[in-house]
Amino acid sequence: MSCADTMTGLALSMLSGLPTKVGRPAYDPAGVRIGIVHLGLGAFHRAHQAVYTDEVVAGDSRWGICGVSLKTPRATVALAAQDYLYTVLTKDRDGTTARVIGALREALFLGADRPRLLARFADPAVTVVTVTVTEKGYCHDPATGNLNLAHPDIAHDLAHPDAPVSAPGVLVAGLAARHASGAGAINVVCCDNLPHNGRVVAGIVAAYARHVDPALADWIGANVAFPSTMVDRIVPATTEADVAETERIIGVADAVPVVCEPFGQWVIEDRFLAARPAWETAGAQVVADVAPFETMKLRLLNGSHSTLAYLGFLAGHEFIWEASAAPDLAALVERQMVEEIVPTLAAPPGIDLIAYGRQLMTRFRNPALPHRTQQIAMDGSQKLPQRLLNTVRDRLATGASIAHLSLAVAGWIRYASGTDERGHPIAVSDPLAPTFARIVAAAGADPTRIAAGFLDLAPVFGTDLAGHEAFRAAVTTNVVRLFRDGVHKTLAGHLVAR
Ligand code: CS2
Repeated sequence: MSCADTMTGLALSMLSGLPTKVGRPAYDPAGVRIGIVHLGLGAFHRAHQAVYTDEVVAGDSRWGICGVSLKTPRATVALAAQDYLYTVLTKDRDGTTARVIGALREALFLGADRPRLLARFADPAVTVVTVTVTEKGYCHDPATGNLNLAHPDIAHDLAHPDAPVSAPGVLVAGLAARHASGAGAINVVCCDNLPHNGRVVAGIVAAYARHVDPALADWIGANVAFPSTMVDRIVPATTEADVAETERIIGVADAVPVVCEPFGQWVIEDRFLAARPAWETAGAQVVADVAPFETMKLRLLNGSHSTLAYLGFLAGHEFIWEASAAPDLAALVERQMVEEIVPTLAAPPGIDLIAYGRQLMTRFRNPALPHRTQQIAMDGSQKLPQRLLNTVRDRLATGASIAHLSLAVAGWIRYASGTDERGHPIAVSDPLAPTFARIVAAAGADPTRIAAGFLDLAPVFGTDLAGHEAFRAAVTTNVVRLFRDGVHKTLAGHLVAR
């Protein structure tokens, strides 16, 4: 077999031989110690927090990451086979750059490596736990932010606290190990798109811990910091084509590259009880109050993303760049931002909200990122409250119009009803999908009854919006229109009427 036939994979020994244009660790990864445990080893973490940490590690070798997969060993096995190295491909209309990240130094799979994970939590060198388990991973009630004790994973974990499967269960088991070891205070940094994410996760962990052991809950209250964060980087799911492109660029195989846009932002609340990486040296902002940043991002970026995902998917767009370039959808999301969302926001220091909205449209239209509308449409029941419904609440409280927002919410209901405009089934991926199917079956083909069934969902709408007649009427009118006329005709009428 010649050299060219040998399948060579990414490895520490290959770093020095990578093509010069490929970025690589500016330090020796083998000399890096573990200081961070990360729960949820998906693409977003590897393209966001791990990249910031990679820069910190170049000057401070205490902050290597132990990444933990909770559900499947796919990533951990692949990463272990390549010395935990992986490539970040940054793409936009000007081209692609590749950088190999070395900050990840260990990868554990919860199902196989629980003792090692608990040992990491108990290690005094570990003072930071970062978390990206997606909105649904917290097993909470999305409308209130409270732990959902009826969630099957929480019921399982409370019955078997030593063998948890949920993120809250793992966090509390880990913190119990920390408490028992006497290793001292620790920071838990939520990096998911939840409003007031630090506060919400602190509440979920406290509620769970109180069920397991009230003394542990007290210890957590005094020794664990839960800073809130705003995280931002568009990171579509990696495809086979991305894997092939990575190999073409770096010259060796990487089974688990991640692909993202050049833009990145990380705003972190300055609320820590133990040592942390100096992420600000890598461009993160550490601030006293994250709330204005987070509200801006959840409502303008994620709210627009979800609007484009539901209505764009129904209009036949596979990718966000296509949906955001369609004139009618673009007009809707732009007007929704300017007319209905921005007036609910306080501008964070140094940010012009209108310019931020314009920049979002350019980011959405990045043609090099095949970001599927179906990917963003996932888990709408967990996303709608912070992306659209809190804005609706603020608008209703001041008697302001919700014309655009109610159409976006109707887009979700139309999508979640499970058939597209040509009558084909939609693969609706959502923890409440079985409930949606029941609502639709009970409503027959009547859009008004479908709308009513969805609007009764208190975990999504809360009891306030579920009982708000004007809100229900506005959404229902739009659901009826979307069923009757389809997205394009509905939008044409909608945009002309205002
Ligand atoms: C997207 C987000 O999948 C989704 O729901 O809206 O992942 C979005 O790309 C990120 O929040 C951008 O920072």
